[in-house]
Amino acid sequence: MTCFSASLMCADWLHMERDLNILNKSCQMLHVDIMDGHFCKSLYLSPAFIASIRSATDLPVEAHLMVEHPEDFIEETARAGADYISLHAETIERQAFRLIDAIHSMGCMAGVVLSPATPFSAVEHYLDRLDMVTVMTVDAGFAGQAFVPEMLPKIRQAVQWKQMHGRNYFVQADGAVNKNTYGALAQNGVDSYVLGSSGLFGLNKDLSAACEQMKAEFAAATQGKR
Ligand code: S6P
Ligand code: MG
Repeated sequence: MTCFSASLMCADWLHMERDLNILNKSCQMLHVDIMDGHFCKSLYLSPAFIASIRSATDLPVEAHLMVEHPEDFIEETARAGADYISLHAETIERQAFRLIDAIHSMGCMAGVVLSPATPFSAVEHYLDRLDMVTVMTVDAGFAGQAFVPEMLPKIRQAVQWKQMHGRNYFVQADGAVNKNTYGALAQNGVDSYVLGSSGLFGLNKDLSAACEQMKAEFAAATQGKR
């Protein structure tokens, strides 16, 4: 099943409730980028933001933690109402199993995110325990960056590993996911598409129209490729 996940750091925060009513009908998930200014040089959303949107959506909410010490934020993020908590592989090396278990014990699904320069092999030992694997197709930190095509073989590896081991995790792409990249992403087996400025919010000031355009562009680009 294809999942469209709207990246709310690119949304119009002044009209969040209005826009959530629209996203609720066109997307299958919401993506919340939480940055601490250390892991990458930006400050963005927070667990408090998740708590504030929770009453306006029944969609699953994913927290993408781009923070240097994710262990400090798992409990707060789970309590705020996240359904998925995704941790960067680069931040959990010495405590991956403990933190994945902590996420599950809070009743959430666990994901791992690989920055472009991180090889797939870095996460192989704990893939078995994950519900989602996200391959970053831009460096973490900002919207509006150029797609890194070298990530396509990594996506393929994530898909092949789950097929070989009979696993079920979602494979997600995050970064410059749009009409120019849908085709290659679909061909390589992506399940979940994080839609930010280039694939959704930048298409049209009218978000309903942007959603319709996004779906049409996705259908045209992926015809026969999934
Ligand atoms: C980047 C973040 C992403 C962005 C998305 C923006 O650090 O994790 O989720 O929100 O990449 O979309 P676009 O189309 O501008 O790349
Ligand atoms: Mg993200």
